[in-house]
Amino acid sequence: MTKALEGIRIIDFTHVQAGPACTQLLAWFGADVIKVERPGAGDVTRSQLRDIPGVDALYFTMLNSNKRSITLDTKTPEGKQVLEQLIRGSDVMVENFGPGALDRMGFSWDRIRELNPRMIWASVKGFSDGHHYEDLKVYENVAQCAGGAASTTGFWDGPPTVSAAALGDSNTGMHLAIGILAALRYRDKTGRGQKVAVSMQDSVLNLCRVKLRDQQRLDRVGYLEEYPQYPHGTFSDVVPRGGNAGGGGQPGWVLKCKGWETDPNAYIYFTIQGHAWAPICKAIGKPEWETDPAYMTAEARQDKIFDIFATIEDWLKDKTKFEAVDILRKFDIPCSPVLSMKEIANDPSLRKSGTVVEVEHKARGKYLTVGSPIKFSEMSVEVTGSPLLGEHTDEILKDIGYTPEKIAELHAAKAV
Ligand code: CAO
Repeated sequence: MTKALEGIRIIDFTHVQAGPACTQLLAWFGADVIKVERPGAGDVTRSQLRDIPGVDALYFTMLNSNKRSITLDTKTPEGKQVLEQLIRGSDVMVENFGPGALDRMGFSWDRIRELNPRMIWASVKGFSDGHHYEDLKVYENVAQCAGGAASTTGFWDGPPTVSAAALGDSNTGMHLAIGILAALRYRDKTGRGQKVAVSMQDSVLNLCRVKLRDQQRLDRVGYLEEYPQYPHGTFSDVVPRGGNAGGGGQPGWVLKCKGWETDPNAYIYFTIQGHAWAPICKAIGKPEWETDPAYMTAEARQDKIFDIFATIEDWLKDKTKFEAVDILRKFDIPCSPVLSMKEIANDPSLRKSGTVVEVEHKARGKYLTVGSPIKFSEMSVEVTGSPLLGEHTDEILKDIGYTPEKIAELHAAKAV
């Protein structure tokens, strides 16, 4: 089956998570992604948080499937020549090194486009070019703090909190992938490459836009009616942390189910969507609330929202989270069990859809990884295991025109 990005060669000069997540997505869609790694060590995630001694860590394997790996010391003259040759023959180069690292290596954007005017150079940094923090190195949680996620996540009586979701890393990689696809389309039309830059701060903020919305509402009216602080608590002049309240304006909360005392995930998320009020009243055995003026409207409910949640928890106390959702789904009530990673790993629907897949790795054997969350009607995504360090070095060198003698010289010079 034809893949959308077949014939596109990508130099994957990335490490850790933000860059690799982007190039992995493009590899899933058929691009030939060549991961360039330092000889000996490779991407730091190969050895981070290892669960099997001497074997690439899951951190690496889950972000680098469907790629080829070449080792290359790009600080040696021979290594630089190989990189130049790769640049001449590739469509996209992705990097997420610290600020200025590629310039120091001799591969500025000017140099890259001199080598290949059709090249799309895609770059992740913590902060955007020209930002007053542009010189900072950035990891996930730093970006969540800089992008507005941490100040608005957690409970009002606790500190700013970061999310377990990789809003700074993988999310930035997804933004970069979108930028690369747009630049490829632009190149199809004009023949010209370009630089695509995405910052982690900007990508986090792009997902926190409802909080920027709330800041402006707060500035104007002094309160936010869908937050738990309303109407009994107080508001300052900044968007507060709202616990588990729904960001979109629908009151919702994480509610205890049967077994919560011993199971940390025996909860459901329950949303009190305006149009679902009548079915909610029926489902939880409170039909009288449907026509009671004290409960009929969202405004009327807001000052007793936690009493309502307590009533629903009382209804939930003899039901597991799965039993509860099975009842509530019949009433069209938006809700979900709070799923643990163990439950997700074994979820038959996620396996069937290819969202969670088991793949083979040469040294590790089988491992679980995420598959494409994007499904196509005309294209299938087949996830393969990640490459060993330098597994394809000679093969790639041959692809770009190196003879066996030249390849042997590169090995002797320790450039690959
Ligand atoms: N051959 C020779 N040298 C290589 C090489 C290769 N194949 N690949 C990388 N290097 C060198 C780089 O040239 C650079 O050297 P100099 O600092 O001497 O110029 C160095 O390795 C990499 O530096 P770095 O700053 O990227 O690495 P770090 O571990 O100090 O910082 C990180 C890591 C992630 C904080 C930083 O890369 C960064 O801020 N990246 C941008 C933001 C980002 O993507 N962060 C998300 C990471 S996922 O949490």
